[in-house]
Amino acid sequence: MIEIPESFKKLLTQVKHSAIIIHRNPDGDALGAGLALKQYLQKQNIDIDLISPNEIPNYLKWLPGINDVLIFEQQTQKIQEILKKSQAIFTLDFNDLSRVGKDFEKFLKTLNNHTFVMIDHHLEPANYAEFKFSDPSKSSTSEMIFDFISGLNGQNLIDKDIATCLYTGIMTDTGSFKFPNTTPHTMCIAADLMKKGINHNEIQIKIYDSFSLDKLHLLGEALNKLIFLPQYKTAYIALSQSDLKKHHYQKGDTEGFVNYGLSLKDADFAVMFLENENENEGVRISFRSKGNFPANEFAKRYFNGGGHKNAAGGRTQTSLDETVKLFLEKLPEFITELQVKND
Ligand SMILES: [Mn+2]
Repeated sequence: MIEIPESFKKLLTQVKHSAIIIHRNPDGDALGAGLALKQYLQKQNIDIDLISPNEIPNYLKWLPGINDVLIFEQQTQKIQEILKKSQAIFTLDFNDLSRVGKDFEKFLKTLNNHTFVMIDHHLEPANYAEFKFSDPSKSSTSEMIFDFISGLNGQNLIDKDIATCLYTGIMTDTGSFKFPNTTPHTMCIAADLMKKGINHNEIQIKIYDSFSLDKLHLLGEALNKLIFLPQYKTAYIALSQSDLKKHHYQKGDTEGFVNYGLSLKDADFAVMFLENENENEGVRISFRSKGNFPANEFAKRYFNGGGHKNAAGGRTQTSLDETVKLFLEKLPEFITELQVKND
């Protein structure tokens, strides 16, 4: 449960129009949390829209309510009008306005007299929100939305659709309940959600067993390119635009690829480099680690990124080759952390 301040409860009774914003390149947690909160607040007679900065990946297009999500890149004007009249603006699964993209961030910063509400589980939250529910010990924002609804005594309003969205968010952010962020509390929530009549097996199949042949071929390509550096317990994959084009890359196709590096015996750190469509836009990087290795610190120090200890992201503005070169140069600085035995 999340302790909800009285001032916030009061705000909810006054709000007529509201909006929820999730981060750019939304994942299962961002969309699961956003859709669940939207459906819950609608039951409180709040007029509310869910806004994603850019398009939704195909593997999530079945989520209950997904067809009503507004896309800032496609409906900029309409969304700006909606946000102007929204008294409360929820930001979910991110804690820094830069995570919505440049143009959207710029617009959000022009909004005065709007109450921002942050619900998020990443480290180092920025200071834009009047109400800040930030807890990095939580597995996912979806777990926090469950606790948030519980804090408002609203558990009885969680129906099968809301439960399906929350379960999807928790399942994807915990790698099906196997990452270290999974706690007894996470499991209790999963059980409560199952009691709401969700089909957990169907959710698993929709997310993980619904790949296209192109995606599997791209995975084959990625695994063939996997490089292991035993002295650093590090595995990495670099995918270029031509690799992606060869397999008709669709948004979301490389989701989860980085984790294969960690499945290697003796790998404690796995990295995936993804060249951006526009070559001079640089490279997107995903970092994953086992045990105590701080993937987020590595991402933050050299790759303009951050995140959680075991899962982080970053980017560069240089070419794929230069990015990998920088990575190989900086890796030795973390040799002590990488050589410590993770038990
Ligand atoms: Mn999340």
